[in-house]
Amino acid sequence: MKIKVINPNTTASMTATIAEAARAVAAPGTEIIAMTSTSGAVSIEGHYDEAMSIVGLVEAISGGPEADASVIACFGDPGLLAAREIAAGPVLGIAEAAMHAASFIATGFSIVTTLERTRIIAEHLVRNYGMEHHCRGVRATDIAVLELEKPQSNARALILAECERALVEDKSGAIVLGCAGMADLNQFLEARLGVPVIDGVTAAVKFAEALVSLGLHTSKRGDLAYPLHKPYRGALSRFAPQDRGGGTVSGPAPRG
Ligand code: 5HY
Repeated sequence: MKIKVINPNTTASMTATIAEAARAVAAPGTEIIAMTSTSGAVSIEGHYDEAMSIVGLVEAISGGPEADASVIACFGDPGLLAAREIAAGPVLGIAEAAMHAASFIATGFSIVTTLERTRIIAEHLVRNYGMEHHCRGVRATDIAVLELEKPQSNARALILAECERALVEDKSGAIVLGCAGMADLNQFLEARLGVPVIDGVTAAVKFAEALVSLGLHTSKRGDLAYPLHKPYRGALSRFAPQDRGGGTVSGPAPRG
């Protein structure tokens, strides 16, 4: 099977980290198609960055090459439901996948992420996904996303220290890594913490494989049906939904 793993930020070096993690867990016979968004922010660190990332994400999902499932490799899960509307196969967000994985193996987990503003966005996701009973804490490390790639940022040590505090103060049994740029850290952290450390990229790839193996698709009944066919205007006119059987809405009647 083929799984697209899409980095919705435009930093190719981060995609390389994500792709390596995804390929390390993919089953024999699974091809990981790693894609970097071609438009938008170099790192996604806020609601505006997220909103702007969705155009590039949608292009990656709907454009070639074909795949059986897609993974949105950004912890805010930007555009997750929009992506599900336009896709036939399963689409997984790494935050949703990681939280569900953690809930299977611990009664309580903590999320350790990058900036304080990302911490707040992750708290919204915990509530959106109904994970309040499982998530015991969401913690920031004040490391910007692209700093994760720089050895001089001391990111590994800072993240390890925050994970240690989370286990003690939140009384958590597992750690969820709150950024796709941390996809290379779970083994390093697990060896030192002695608890499961869940990276959403790898969790999402394995859930995607499971869903495809089960023959499951995204439901096209209700709000995840293909978008209504209608005109779009201005800079987004080329994103106007095509007629895929989800219904058509004609443009406004001419005036006069
Ligand atoms: C991510 N931002 O996973 C998120 C999360 C963060 O560019 N990739 C990004 O740490 O802000």
